[in-house]
Amino acid sequence: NTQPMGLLVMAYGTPHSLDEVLPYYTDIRHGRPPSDEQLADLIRRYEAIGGVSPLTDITRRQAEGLAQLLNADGGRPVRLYQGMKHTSPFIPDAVARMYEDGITEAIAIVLAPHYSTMSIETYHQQVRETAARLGGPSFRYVRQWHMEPRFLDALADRVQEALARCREPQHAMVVFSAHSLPARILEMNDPYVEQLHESGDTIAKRLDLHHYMYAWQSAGRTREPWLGPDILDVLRDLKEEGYSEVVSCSQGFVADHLEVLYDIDIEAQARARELGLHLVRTRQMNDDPAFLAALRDAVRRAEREAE
Ligand code: FEC
Repeated sequence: NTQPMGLLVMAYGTPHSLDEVLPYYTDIRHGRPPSDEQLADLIRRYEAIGGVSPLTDITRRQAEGLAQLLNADGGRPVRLYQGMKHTSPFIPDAVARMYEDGITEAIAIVLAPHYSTMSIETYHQQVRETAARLGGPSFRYVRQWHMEPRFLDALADRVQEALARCREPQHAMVVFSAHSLPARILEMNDPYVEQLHESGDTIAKRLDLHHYMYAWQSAGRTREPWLGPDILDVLRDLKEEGYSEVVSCSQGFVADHLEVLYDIDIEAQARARELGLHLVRTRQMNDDPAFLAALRDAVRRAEREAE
């Protein structure tokens, strides 16, 4: 089939300027505006990383790079559309544009490796609802891609590279982290936690890591319990257990954005400094061609599996 297939690349999205932080935060909170204090705190975090997050730019480079690879591999050509969860271009608008452009068949991928009903599924739901309302396009979904071989290769390279920056790599603790979610997912038979362990354990085995563990980061500021332990508490515990070096691998994220540039590079680094720990963060994937090749493989795999 040489008819172009729609390629919908979705990501979290970030405010395009500080003026957009309020509508963005309100959208994240399902339409409930944040308090003045919460808003000021989020603006402060964006200011600390330079005013805006590089996420918009990185997402665009990732999406365009992926489309380029797909249009060069001899498979079915694609036409790229981008949809963001919390900012423009919003997912339903992207699906509507695909419909207006006459796209009948499409494939959707979210730029986050692990599946959860509270993360990836909420993107897919928006696509499904919009396409059902309009009467098209018909979508296939890449559900998760955390075990894509080239993704694991790229992740292993980054952990190894970070360990090489430690003074005593064999004694450093590798902490694999991902965005925390409300702890109630544990009662929902959700695969998120298991998938994080699956990719992390694979890397640990491949690199023969003797010291590695899992932590959560960037938990929401709500009253309900979130998955733990939080990476900041883990740093304190590791210090007490006698560790002096830690490698932080935020394997649930694929770009340099607020949750990495602030939560790890500023907040966790400050905690590490207080404790006298040497903290090294693994490089994010961004638009590394080796990573984009993993996404290409995931798209082609989902296309084949649907046939
Ligand atoms: O650079 C940027 O500006 C955007 C960074 C960003 C990414 C991201 C990814 C994920 N989130 C996930 C879940 C939640 C849940 C809540 C929540 C809240 C926030 C807030 C900001 C934020 N998230 Fe996010 N997330 C990013 C940014 N996130 C800002 C609001 C302030 C705060 O709490 O810090 C809680 C919502 C609620 O209050 O009910 C849940 C998950 C991911 C990874 C998967 C994905 O990319 O979709 C899961 C990037």
